[in-house]
Order: sequence, then structure tokens, then C-alpha cells
Amino acid sequence: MTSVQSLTRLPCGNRVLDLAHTHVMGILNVTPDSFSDGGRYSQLDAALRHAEAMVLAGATLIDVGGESTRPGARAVSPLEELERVAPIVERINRELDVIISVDTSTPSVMRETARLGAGLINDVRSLRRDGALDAAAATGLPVCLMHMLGEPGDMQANPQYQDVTKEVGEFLAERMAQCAAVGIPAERIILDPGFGFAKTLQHNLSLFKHMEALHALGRPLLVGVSRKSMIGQALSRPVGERLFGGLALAALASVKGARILRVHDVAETVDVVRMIAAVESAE
Ligand code: 7PM
Repeated sequence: MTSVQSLTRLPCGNRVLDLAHTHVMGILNVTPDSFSDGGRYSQLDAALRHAEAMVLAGATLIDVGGESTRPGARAVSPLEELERVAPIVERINRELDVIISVDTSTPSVMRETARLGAGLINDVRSLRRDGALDAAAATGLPVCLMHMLGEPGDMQANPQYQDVTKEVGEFLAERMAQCAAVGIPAERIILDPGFGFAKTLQHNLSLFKHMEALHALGRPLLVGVSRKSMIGQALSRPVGERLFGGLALAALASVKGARILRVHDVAETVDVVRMIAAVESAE
């Protein structure tokens, strides 16, 4: 087993991600609604049904997140985060044919969810928390490294760049080097420009336009723009009216070579990806 296959097939725990084409990652939020009186079991069932619907719609990855990255959101303890995420990871692994990505910066959550069947660690903090590099290395799983300056709470204060794409590339290269130092090889890394994280509208648009420059780092790109404020700001749309703008960005990202699109609207995005693939596979 050499070259061509190992360049396109990324082992993700008990499953394999074929990087020859673009994948849709469905977002599954398991942050509890404090006013919900549904209780634990019905919340778990609702999350599982949502995950199942996204898989039926064509998602090949499900991103499970238990710690809100929203500015001003209450900090969640590692135990609380694990109690939210672990049951759903276990159920998805048992009942659905999909790669489970865990959106976490917490070392104990990385270790425990890997044991329960997670296939990918998605860390918006790029393994910068104490112990995160070692925990991720110990799981042996692939890692998505995302660009962000500061913490979710303060990142939008006053973001400044000379050349946003160049600086994002330099940041991701530095994080790849830190990963290599603890035994996470480049072959196990996915890179993410971090749209909406410590960036103004102009930064986000410029970074999106020049995204191809990040291919120089030699790793597959994940793009997350679904329902984000860059769409709202560019089109003057509230969060409930950002689907078409998001699909335009999904199509552009796919054409620019992004390999994973992280989205809320899976069925619609899968049609975008399949339509592009149909044209690209023509004579
Ligand atoms: C509040 C603020 C709520 C931000 C939700 C968000 C990404 C991610 C998120 C991304 C990767 C959202 C974000 N965004 N992981 N997690 N890439 N890899 O809008 O762009 O979904 S959370």
C-alpha cells in the first residue's frame, strides 16, 4: 500500500475518509438548552435523530460539540463537557455509519471520546490548551487545526493583520510543527482557515478569495462558513436567511479545493457538492 492511496485515504479511527473528493460535515450541537424540560434521554434521542437525518442527507462526518464557542458563553467544566458529548458519541458510533468529529479543546474529552469511537479531533484552539497536544497524539486520531487569535470571548475585539492569508498560513504551519514535535505527523492533519474567528468581514472575504494559497501547506482544507456573520454582513441577512449565501460559499470553497465543508444544512450542501462533481467528472 503506497503513494496514491495513502495520499487520499485518511484513517479516522474505525473508518476511512477518502480525500479524493469533497465531504460534507454536519454540525450537531449538544450544548443543552437550559430552559428545555425534555430531560437527558429525550435530548439524546433528539440529537441522535438529527445526526441520523444528516447521514441520510449525505453527511460523511458529524461534528459533535459540547462547549459553546459563542463569545460570552459560560465556561463549561471538562466533566460537564464530557457528560454532554460522550453519550452521543457512543450512540452515533453504535448506530450510524459516519465519521464522528469531536469539536473540543479539552484533553480529557479527546482521550475519552476517542475510546468511545470518535474518528477526528476538531479543535478551534489548535491544541493550544495545556495537555491538548499530548492528548491528541495519544489518541492516534487525525486533528483539524483551525486558525484563531485569542479566545472566543475576546477574539473579535480588534483583529488586525498585514496579510491575513499569509498570517493564517504561518500560524497553521507553526501549529503543524508543534504537532510534529509530539508525534502527530503531517499526514494526520487537516487545516482550517477559521472563518469568523478573530476576523473582520474584509479579512474573511480576502482569506476566502485567496484560500488556495493554503494548499502550499500540503494538507486538506476544512471550511466552516455555514450561517456565519460574514454572510450576514455581506448580504444584510439575519441568521435565518443565510442559506443561499452559504451555498454560494460552499460551491466556491469546493471549487477552490476544500475537502470538508462544515455545515448546518447538509442536504442542500450535498446537492452543491454532487452537482460540481458531476461537471468535473465530464469529458
Ligand atoms: C458561536 C460562534 C457559535 C461560533 C458557533 C460558532 C468552526 C468550528 C465552529 C469552523 C471548525 C459556528 C461556530 N466553527 N470548527 N467550530 N471550523 N473546524 O458558527 O469554522 O459553527 S463553531
